[in-house]
Amino acid sequence: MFRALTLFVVMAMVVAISGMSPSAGGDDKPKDKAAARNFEVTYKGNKIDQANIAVVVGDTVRWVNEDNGQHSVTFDTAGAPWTEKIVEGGAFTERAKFTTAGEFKYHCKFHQTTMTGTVTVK
Ligand SMILES: [Cu+2]
Repeated sequence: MFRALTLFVVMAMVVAISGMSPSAGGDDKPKDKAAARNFEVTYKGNKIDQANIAVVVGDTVRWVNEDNGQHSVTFDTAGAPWTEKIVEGGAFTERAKFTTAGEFKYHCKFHQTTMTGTVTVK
């Protein structure tokens, strides 16, 4: 009797586990596996090319400074990938990965009146 019950329980578990695996694997959501895109924003002539860009969650953005002087990528919005990065002349920032939706405003702290931008993450 005990053996029969044990066998029944084991069989029930096998059925339950095999029945669960397709949905647990998450393979039915190809949208989640879309490749992240990488964007570039250029700082040139103390202006921002593509000051307003729209990305989706998981995409990355990096800022390229084509000027000789320093610029910064200073975020004004909480939850941004970082608070502030200085970008030396002729250099790149590391990639900022946006993991939450929102409107992330930023500016260059050296040219606050002419260099402001927004990354909109959907
Ligand atoms: Cu600047």
